Amino acid sequence: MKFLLLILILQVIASGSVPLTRETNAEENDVDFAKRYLGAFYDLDMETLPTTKKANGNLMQMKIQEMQQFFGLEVTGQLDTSTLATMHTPRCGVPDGHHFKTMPGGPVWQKHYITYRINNFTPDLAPADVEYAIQKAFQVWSDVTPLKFRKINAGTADIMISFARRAHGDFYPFDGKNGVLAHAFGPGAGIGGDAHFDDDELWTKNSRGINFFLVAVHELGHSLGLDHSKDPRAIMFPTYSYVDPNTFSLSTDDIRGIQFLYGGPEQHRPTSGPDGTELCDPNLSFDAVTTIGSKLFFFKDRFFWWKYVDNSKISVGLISNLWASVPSGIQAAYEIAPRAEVFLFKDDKYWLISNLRAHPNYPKSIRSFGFPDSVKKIDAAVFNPNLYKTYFFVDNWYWRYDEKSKRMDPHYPKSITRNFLGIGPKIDAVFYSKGHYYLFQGSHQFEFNTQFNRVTRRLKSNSGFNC
Ligand code: TQI
Ligand code: ZN
Ligand code: ZN
Repeated sequence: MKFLLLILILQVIASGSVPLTRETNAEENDVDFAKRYLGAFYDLDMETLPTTKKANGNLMQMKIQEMQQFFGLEVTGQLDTSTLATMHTPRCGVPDGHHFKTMPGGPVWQKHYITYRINNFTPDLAPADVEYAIQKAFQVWSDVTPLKFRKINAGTADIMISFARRAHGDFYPFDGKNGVLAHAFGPGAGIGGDAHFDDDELWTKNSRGINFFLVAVHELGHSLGLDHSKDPRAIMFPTYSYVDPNTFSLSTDDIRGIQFLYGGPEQHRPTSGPDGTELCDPNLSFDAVTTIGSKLFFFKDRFFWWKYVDNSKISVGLISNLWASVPSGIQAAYEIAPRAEVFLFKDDKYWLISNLRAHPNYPKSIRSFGFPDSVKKIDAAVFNPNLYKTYFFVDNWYWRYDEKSKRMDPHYPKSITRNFLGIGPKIDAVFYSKGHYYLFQGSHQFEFNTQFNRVTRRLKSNSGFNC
């Protein structure tokens, strides 16, 4: 991988070892005292930051800001009387932070929906490129947290993003080309969270100049409460190095840091269905379940839930919205995947669905499958692609239908309990996936190996929904 194109000038200032008591040096002015205080508790002197002499003053202001934020003072970045008074208050000798890579005081957004606004643009990039880079930079963080970012175009956003040169209204004037590239304030009201980009830099979408996306990821890390990392692979490492934005990913250290603050992504916890049906209710049962292509459909009353087989994200829909001709209360469903056909059953009728479209000329009568008149409804149905046969479950019995000859196999029905050991006497729903039937019985489902004809797992009906 192509790494490290640009390393900014780092300046490490040796830390002094002056005792931290005012009395020892009567002539010491407030600035020097504050410097020693910040050096002791806020890593002021040890910070390996890209600094020039001028930027050094900015760094001190930033450290004052950090300290003010930590103590809940007004964040002015200035050595006002309350700040100085706090600094003179006796305190514990452990530095305020920097054990970890969060900002001192650990400010975080107290909500998961965070707004941002792009106030202005740089002449270096098309506005659309800036918008895209910012959106992608937010996505880097939202991918690994429960945070959601929404752009607004007017009013005050939590995170206000702007380009500026030199003095621009906060206490950290930019320094012209190179040196400081950008800065951002930790979570909080007002200027908190805001990110400023030095418009004396050459902002690009590639490896020339300074890559805007990479710096935006770094600054937004600060906006979310991350401080610098000691891990050179981290985007929060305090030196700029170019990596291809298309293959960029956070380091494990960045992820650990941000998840320390906000936790991991929210599981797509399915909440109640529109009728108030609680998908996570431990007593939940289903009317019918089937695969449709790579998805699984769970039918219940007027609704169906669907999800990808190996993904826990689940969506809900109204049967009548998907297929106007299909009634609610579907009792059985199966798919002949190789023909892309799905059959839905209710009472003595069935509907054919292909490519998610309901066929005209349906419903038809289940008598066409060869069921006797005594069968009034089907509880569950499943197609076995290896046998090319469909099993129909009716009360304590099951039939087997040959989909090639389109005839019921002889010697059926058979007893469910006798041939599906551990299951029955009745089942609600069943589907087939990867050599197993998943048979639903009330609030339980049984994984049944079709080759060895035995139950391999017993699960809750809503297992796989992240409940
Ligand atoms: N700007 C500093 C930065 O964002 C400003 C800063 C120093 C800061 N300490 C802070 C901001 C603590 C928040 C909290 O790191 S910078 C890089 C990198 C800068 C540097 O111009 O030095 C990047 C901005 F990592 F490349 F050095 C962005 Cl990516
Ligand atoms: Zn600024
Ligand atoms: Zn930084």
